[in-house]
Amino acid sequence: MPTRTIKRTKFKLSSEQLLDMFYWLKLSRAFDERLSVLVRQGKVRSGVYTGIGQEAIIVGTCFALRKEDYICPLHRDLGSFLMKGVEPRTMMAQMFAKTTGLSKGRDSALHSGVDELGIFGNTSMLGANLPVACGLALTFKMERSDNVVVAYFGEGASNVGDFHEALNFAGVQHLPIVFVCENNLYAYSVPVEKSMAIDDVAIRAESYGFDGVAINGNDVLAVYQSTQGALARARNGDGPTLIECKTYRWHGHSEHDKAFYRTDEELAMWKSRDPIPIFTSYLQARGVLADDKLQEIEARVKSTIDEAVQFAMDSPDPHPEEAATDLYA
Ligand SMILES: Cc1ncc(C[n+]2csc(CCOP(=O)(O)OP(=O)(O)O)c2C)c(N)n1
Repeated sequence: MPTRTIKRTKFKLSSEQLLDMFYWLKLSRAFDERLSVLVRQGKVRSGVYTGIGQEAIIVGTCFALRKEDYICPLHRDLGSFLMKGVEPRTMMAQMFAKTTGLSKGRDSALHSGVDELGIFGNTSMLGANLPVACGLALTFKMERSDNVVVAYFGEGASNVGDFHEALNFAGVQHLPIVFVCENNLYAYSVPVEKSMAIDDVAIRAESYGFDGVAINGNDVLAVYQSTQGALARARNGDGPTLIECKTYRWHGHSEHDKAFYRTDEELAMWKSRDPIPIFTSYLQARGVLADDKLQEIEARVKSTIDEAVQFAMDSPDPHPEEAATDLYA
């Protein structure tokens, strides 16, 4: 069954905005890469699920969000916290479970949210964030605001009941929500062909009365373009959209997974589709990214990450007696 045709959304980005996008891609990659090293050094206490290889999805979807819009990130979406306004040092302290982190050392990044920045913390149960995201979108609708919720999920999560209930509810209620599927071809060790009998998660939207589109999730501008269309429809009261971003995660499910269930050839093929060099070439061909600018951005990224790690390492551990503070009943 074909998905409905979604009109191409026109967009224009200035050179500054394109460079900004590039910075976020590089920062997200560097953050995850450094975390991966820190895990191996035994310095990070949190479970680490990197989004290396998938950065274009987060950057393309978060780029033009308002502060008031909500995101419901997944375990691999640390970059979305940064783009929504969490300081890299705070995010790093969170991964180190230090008092200066988002939850003052109480949990890993996976479950933290920041209300003032429009970040809703995830749950461990896959797909369970989606009905909650619909609740947020329903609030926006009831308040008659034109804010939007962007809810992320993996292709694995699209096979659980919560996903279908959420999409059904969103379709019936015309909720201002954008469902973003990060289809990285594996749900832990399960390849997509063993968990789904269809090629595109996107066609599932059709059953619930709204548009779904499957796009190249490694092309940041394609992701941005689709998101712009989806956001405009949502803000205009035209309901939800499902954007399925085809991508690949380079590391294992988490840093403790060596991913023996896939081949080196497959990984090499997807590394050749790395979203960052693709975007770099585009910027260079357009004359937007001169060599000195590239070096400047890379230096800025490195110093930001270095500073964040130093801050996290220097920050105090939580005291046991603090575990019983910040509770509510
Ligand atoms: C309902 C539920 N079933 C199983 C798990 C265990 N689990 C955690 S992550 C994961 C794989 C997730 O795959 P996907 O949804 O495709 O997202 P990805 O990790 O690939 O980004 C599994 C099976 C879980 N957390 N919740």
